[in-house]
Amino acid sequence: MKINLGPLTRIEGHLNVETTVENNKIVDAQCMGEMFRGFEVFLQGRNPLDAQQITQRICGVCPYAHAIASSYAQERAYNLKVPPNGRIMHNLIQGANHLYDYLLQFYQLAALDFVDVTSILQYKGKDADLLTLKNWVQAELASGKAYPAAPFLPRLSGKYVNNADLNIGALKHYIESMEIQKKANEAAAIFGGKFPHSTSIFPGGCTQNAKIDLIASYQSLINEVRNFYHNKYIPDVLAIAKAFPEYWNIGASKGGFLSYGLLPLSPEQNSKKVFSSGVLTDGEISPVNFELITEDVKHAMYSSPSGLKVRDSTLTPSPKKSGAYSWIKAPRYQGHMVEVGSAARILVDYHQGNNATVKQLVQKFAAQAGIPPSKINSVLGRYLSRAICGAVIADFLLDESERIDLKGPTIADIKIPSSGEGFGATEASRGALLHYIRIKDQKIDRYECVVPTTWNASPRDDNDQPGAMESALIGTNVKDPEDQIEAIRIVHSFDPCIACAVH
Ligand code: NFE
Repeated sequence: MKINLGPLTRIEGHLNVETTVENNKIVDAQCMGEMFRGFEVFLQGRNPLDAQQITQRICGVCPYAHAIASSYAQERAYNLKVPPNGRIMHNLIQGANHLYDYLLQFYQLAALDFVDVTSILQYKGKDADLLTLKNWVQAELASGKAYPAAPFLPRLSGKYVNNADLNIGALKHYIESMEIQKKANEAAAIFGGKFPHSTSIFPGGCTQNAKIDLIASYQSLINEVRNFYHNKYIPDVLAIAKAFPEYWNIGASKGGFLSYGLLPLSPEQNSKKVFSSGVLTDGEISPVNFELITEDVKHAMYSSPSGLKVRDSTLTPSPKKSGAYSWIKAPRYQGHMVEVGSAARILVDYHQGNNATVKQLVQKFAAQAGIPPSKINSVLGRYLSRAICGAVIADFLLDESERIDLKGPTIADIKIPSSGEGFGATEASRGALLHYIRIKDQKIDRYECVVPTTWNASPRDDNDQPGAMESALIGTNVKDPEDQIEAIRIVHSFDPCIACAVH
């Protein structure tokens, strides 16, 4: 039996998922990106310095990652020598964005897959926010509508946390987390100019000045965010894990893992990073080589050639192409399907063993949950990975902000060459993000973005191998094929963003 899971809510953009269920098991799954955008097409012919501004408009959630990837690519193409302050400010802006995004993902987009929002009806206290929520849920439930409004409702039927106090506590954090997200965004805007789309990130650094009062304000905001991670976010993730231990065994993707590494420790392009880069296949780590990435379109709605390398990629939309079911391409690493994102970031770093804190946190939480670290590849593993990433990033940002040299420049002199090319790779919150720019006559000749959700929500490739999310769905047991809460929990754990995936 084929079931369409749409409309999918609490994700970004237009994603549809269709599963085929036999004997209460998903035996097939198709992820469908249902819109076309074309950023790479309309970037052609423009001034290259437009790129880090325009590509930020791919998304309102992870714009800084696009600006950073674009800046790295242009730094290569222009052969820029980035001053230390420039790279530090890039890190301060991008790191704060990760802190915002993990909070948004867990509390607003995913927690209500587990937390029972209807427990709020039992709330007897005086907290104004919780009373507003209570009235709202009451009215929605009383409305008799078949589909009460998002974001809190509708709910799929299944097991939820059944302790009213725990649910109400989590809902309180749901509301508080929005204030904390605001603080993370304010911190990013101190150096980034504004949120969501930064005006100050450029190849070679940042147009903001190095000033002591800016650093002090940044630190004070990040410190509050850090405290929320330690006192609320991490305990909430662990509480969900304790209540739903079966989700360590649900939603594993069935390929490798890719991370480009995050937060460089020095301005050079080949710098060591807080989170290491690497490709993890069959338990073996190898260095990332962009030349081994290809983009298949056999099942994507493009008539341009399939299997091209990133620098050769082209884009000819073909909405009626036979056998195609998605506007998302299928990137592959040396032909392998890989998962990207927080779990990939943690697994790749854990296997490299370069970051002692990551290693220690993974081991600590894995021991508490009674699971081996390999179970990071699961629904709960993706949530735990975001919590660990957030804790590590918050500490790093507080230290990194101390390294700003108040007398040093914050940006390199930019001179656009008549020709050149460059790759720029970073980790957006949702995973490995690559931009490629080629310049001819001081204009953009070709631009290509290979984006996290393009990897994770990809359709079948030229060899008919499923994408990471499809593979995670296939094999899952579902209690009620008509109401697949297990499948929705798997999809949400990837935090798909279709605006990014299609771009
Ligand atoms: Ni639109 Fe994005 C992130 C990027 S996901 S959210 O994180 O790049 O594909």
